[in-house]
Amino acid sequence: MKNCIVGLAGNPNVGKTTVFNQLTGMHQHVGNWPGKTVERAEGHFDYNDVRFDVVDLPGNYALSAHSIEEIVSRDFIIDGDSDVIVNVVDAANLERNLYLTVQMMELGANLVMALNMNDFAQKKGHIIDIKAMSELLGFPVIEISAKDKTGFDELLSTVKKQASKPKDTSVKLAYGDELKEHVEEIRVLIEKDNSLNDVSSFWTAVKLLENDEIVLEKVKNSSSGNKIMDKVNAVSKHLQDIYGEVPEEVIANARYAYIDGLIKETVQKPAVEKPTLT
Ligand code: GDP
Ligand code: MG
Ligand code: K
Repeated sequence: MKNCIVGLAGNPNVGKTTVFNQLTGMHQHVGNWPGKTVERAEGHFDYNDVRFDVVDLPGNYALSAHSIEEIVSRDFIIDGDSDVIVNVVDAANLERNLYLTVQMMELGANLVMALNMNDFAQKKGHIIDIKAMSELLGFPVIEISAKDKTGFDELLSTVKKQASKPKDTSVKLAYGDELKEHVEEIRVLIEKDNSLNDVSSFWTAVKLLENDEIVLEKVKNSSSGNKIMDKVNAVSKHLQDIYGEVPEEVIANARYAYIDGLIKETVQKPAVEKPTLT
């Protein structure tokens, strides 16, 4: 039997644990992440000749180095030997949810989106063009209801397919010409350094501009660390000069601009938002 390791990732309260419980039933094991006080739930099940091992990742809004939960999640994506990351998304709060999605795209995660709670989105009058969203994101988007266990067949067969696909490491994010060009200047230096090959060079470049402690430490100790840091400092200064904001904010704004564009192209909303009780 083939084996498929899946991580469930998403914001808090989007239905990750509901999906995890529906899939793995009684076959669960709860412990801690090695050396961390963060709970790690894993489980397994067989489906169509595939043995799925599922890890329920902590709920996150970002993948920065600011919290243990975020570090646990990103380390799992970077070196957890997972085949696919299933990004559980609350369709009724797409903008906030996509902010994490975009960061997993930066990281080069092999993603499948499980679009949950679409009934709430519909109650708000939001009509999501799932096919268009999938095409623009560059990975499959499957509608599910975690609670009612609908969409699970399609989700699992899609995950199985995605697991055997070679990882597409090209980044489909449009972050504006100015930022993109400067990220690229840093990225090519990282790409040339063989000691920095274990993770997406695009992600490393973005994290350096974001002042990410863990990535900074690693790059500073690499063979071309000085050269890379000279470039990062020059680019940071340049971005502050033209945007009047620290690079971390410039990058956050670029992510939101990308998400905004994506939502405009794929979600029909009523002219006046309907009030809802959720
Ligand atoms: P997690 O924080 O992402 O693990 O989310 P949970 O699985 O704990 O779910 C959070 C809340 O959303 C719970 O009250 C669930 O019952 C509810 N929930 C999960 N999936 C669905 C769904 O498909 N539809 C609805 N209406 N509620 C859901
Ligand atoms: Mg949970
Ligand atoms: K490299």
